[in-house]
Amino acid sequence: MVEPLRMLTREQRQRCMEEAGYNTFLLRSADVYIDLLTDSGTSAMSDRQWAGLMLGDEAYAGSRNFYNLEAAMREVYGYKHLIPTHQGRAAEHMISQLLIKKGDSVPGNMYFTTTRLHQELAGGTFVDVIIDEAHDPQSLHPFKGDVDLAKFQKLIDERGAEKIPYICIATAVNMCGGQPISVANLKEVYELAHRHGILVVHDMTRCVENAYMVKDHEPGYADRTITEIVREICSYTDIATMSSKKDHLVNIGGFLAVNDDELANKARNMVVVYEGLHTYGGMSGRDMEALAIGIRECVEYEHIKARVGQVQYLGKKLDDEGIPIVKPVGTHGVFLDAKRFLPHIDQDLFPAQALAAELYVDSGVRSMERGNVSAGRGPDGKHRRPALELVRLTIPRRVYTQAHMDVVAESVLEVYDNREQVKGLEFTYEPEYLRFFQARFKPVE
Ligand code: P70
Repeated sequence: MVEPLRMLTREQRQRCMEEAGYNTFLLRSADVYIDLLTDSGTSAMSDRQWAGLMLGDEAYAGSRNFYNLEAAMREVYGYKHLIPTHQGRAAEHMISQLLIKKGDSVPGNMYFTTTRLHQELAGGTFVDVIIDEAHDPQSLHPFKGDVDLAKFQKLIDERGAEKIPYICIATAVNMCGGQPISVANLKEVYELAHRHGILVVHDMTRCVENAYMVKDHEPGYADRTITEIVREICSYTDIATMSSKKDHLVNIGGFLAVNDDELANKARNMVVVYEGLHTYGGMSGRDMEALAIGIRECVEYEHIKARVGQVQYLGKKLDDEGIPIVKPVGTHGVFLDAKRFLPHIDQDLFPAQALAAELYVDSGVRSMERGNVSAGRGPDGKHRRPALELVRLTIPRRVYTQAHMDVVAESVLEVYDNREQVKGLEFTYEPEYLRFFQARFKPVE
């Protein structure tokens, strides 16, 4: 697909940003020049996927596209049952409601916004058990997604395993920079969890990207195929939630996958309440066909190598220029370290939010805050002030060229040169849930 782009003047962009309340989620896409808000639903579909859209079987029940999707999921990931949903958070909602009881603790390798919210709405409390290195943007640990087994063991000792329904393991951990978990660590997590009767829920939104990093960096995996690594990762988990809008190269879709027959039946019963029949779960037949094809395409080595390679290209360019970024560079985007970028702005004046706004005003590049605004307020009512105060430059798959990455890097450099002029922000509107999506701000004088 080719779309015309509009270049606004700096003054026009300044006005757009004011109207958007200094929140890049509230900009109109027509006013954006290069859109690095997210890699979610923004990838370009292939010729084969577009052809698949023409093969939609829109029967209410038992669409053949569902069976194609089920077969593709089983072939690549190996889970037994597939319950389709309209996107990832619907799967998170169902598994949280099915497994979490009030007062439970739910450990995980760093929070994700929607995941944690669904755990909390189900009565649980998220507990971070990721290694400390994940919270340090400058640590060069190659597997910053790893779980600190001592933290997990401590939680089991303190709370008792009966208060821990599952541990949630994300592959290519989003909030710390798209950082992979090693297969060796995951295996240990699985063994520890199962010794205590605790399930492992896999947020496999970017599992294929994680598998690529394993192939590249984990000893013993260089000669394994991406699908073999993905299958091994999934074999150390019991349940998976999937936002297909990322790895799977489609604009909408997702699913819950489980191995247990009884849990599958419960989830199938629940999906008809919230999503649709268990053979479409919020997707049309044609969506499911494009998704089935995307599942097979995304594990092709040349594709994933080019995808992660493009992210690494932008990361290296910024790093070479001395821009403070999260290192090592992860798989789905380059994350600017706003604490070091704008050290003059206190974290409660949201430096990452201000930086994302400034970058847009400078060049029309749209990015996303992943810091104090995203983290929300803790039980004490105060902003959580996470260690990581980041701006995510997220790269959609198969959309942009290296030349676009060069323009992005130039703009980041320009903003870096003028960084002293950037001011902090304060809320003018703060929504109750997932506040970062709809919040509005004004600059602090
Ligand atoms: C992003 C998107 C979605 C996502 C994810 C992981 C690791 C679950 C989901 C939910 C969209 C997004 C969502 C919340 C805040 C900002 C942006 N991530 N797990 O841009 O899936 O969106 O399909 O319901 O990354 O990172 P879905």
